[in-house]
Amino acid sequence: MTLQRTTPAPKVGIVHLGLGAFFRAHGAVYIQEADRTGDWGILGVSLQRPDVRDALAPQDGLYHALELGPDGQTARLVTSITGVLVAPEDPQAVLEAMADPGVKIVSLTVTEKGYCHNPATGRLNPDHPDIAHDLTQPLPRSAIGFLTRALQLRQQRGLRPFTVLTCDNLPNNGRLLRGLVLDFAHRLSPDLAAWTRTEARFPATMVDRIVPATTSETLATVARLTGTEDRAPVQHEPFRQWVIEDDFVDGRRPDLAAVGVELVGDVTAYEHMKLRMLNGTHSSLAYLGYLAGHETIADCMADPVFAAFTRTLWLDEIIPALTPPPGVDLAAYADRLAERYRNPGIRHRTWQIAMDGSQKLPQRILGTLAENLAAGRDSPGLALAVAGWMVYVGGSDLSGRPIDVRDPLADRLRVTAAAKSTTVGKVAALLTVAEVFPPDLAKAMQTCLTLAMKSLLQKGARGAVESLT
Ligand code: CS2
Repeated sequence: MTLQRTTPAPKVGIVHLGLGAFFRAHGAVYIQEADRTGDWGILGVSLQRPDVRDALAPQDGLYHALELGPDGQTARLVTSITGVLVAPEDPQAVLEAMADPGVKIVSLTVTEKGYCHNPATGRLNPDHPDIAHDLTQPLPRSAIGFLTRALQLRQQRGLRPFTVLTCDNLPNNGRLLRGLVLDFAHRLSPDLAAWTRTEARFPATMVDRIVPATTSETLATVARLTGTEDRAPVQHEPFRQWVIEDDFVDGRRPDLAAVGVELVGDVTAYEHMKLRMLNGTHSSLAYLGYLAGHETIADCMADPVFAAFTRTLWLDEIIPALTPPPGVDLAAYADRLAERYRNPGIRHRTWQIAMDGSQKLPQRILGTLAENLAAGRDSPGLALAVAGWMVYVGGSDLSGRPIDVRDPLADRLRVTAAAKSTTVGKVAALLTVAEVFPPDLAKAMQTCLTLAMKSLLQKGARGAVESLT
């Protein structure tokens, strides 16, 4: 049986840029639950490929979210996505959709590299090919270009702006995106920048749910559980969390609090906790675990050496540099994370998490490292994780087997690492990549990173990890 809508689709109140698996397993589910009036349907936009549209269109935008519990799986039907546009096919249609008076929110999950910024400084990269294109052409390619041009259309038409709701794993994501849009807007027209500054809203958010990539097994399980042939299911862990700054244009938003979203005045402490404790250890396990031959996070946690290492990272290196959000016990948060990582129902590949490390390292690991250095605390585990990344982006593992590195800076990183033959030389060369390492931090990290790299090369990934536990 194919999937088909039997009840009317909700009216579109939200346009979502970057319709990946994460949003479909997280935000789309929350919004469906919160939409009691049928006014908060979501029009999805794929900024690159047509695959999601091609899979969702024949099933009226419907798909299943498969929950992978430790003791079994359940599938639920998600009905909040009303349609999908593919931006490169018709960018004008995307701008018109974003400028529709019924649209109150434009949310986005475009991953770290979709912000077209310098991760080390948080500033717009005007030389990014998509930004350079969007600054001179009326029909954009980048998320920043679409947001700014759509705001411009709304201003020209005398409409209120939309709220821009970023759901990517970036620190101060709302403020960061606001800065990028204002910079872009200023280059188009100072008047647009002034209007955006005073009228638009960019609440920061913390999003959390582990969503491994959909596999053929996901499709088969959904078919078995539901009796339908779903071509676009997503899979996720039971846990979910969404913390949002309650700062929407004219206060217009679905009743998210009613479905467990935490609406707060300041999201910073939640963001730091999640980015550093969850994503920071995820990335550490991704590089070191991959190099030690572990395929998934659950495999890492089943190895006592890696499980102990992860605890050490949390308790000795990450928590000391954090301010807990109100009422949160960080040690208990770490216990909960360990439980989530161990979930045997989840096969979250180290290789998947290792992608785009150049865009992830600053907010996940380097911020903690910098604060520890400034406070005179050692971070040998995090330094080892960075060394693991340096080996990984060199393009072959410690036994010389090739690695399929996916990163916007992949070529440059590989060439930079290959240009030097000594350990000290390789570390020093990679530390000059200014998009990742601010110069002061690079200087301060040189010694501990060289030590970590030597340990990795001498003892292998598992041995080096074991020596720290
Ligand atoms: C992961 C995240 O792929 C990655 O980089 O660390 O996607 C992680 O699973 C989510 O942020 C969990 O909320």
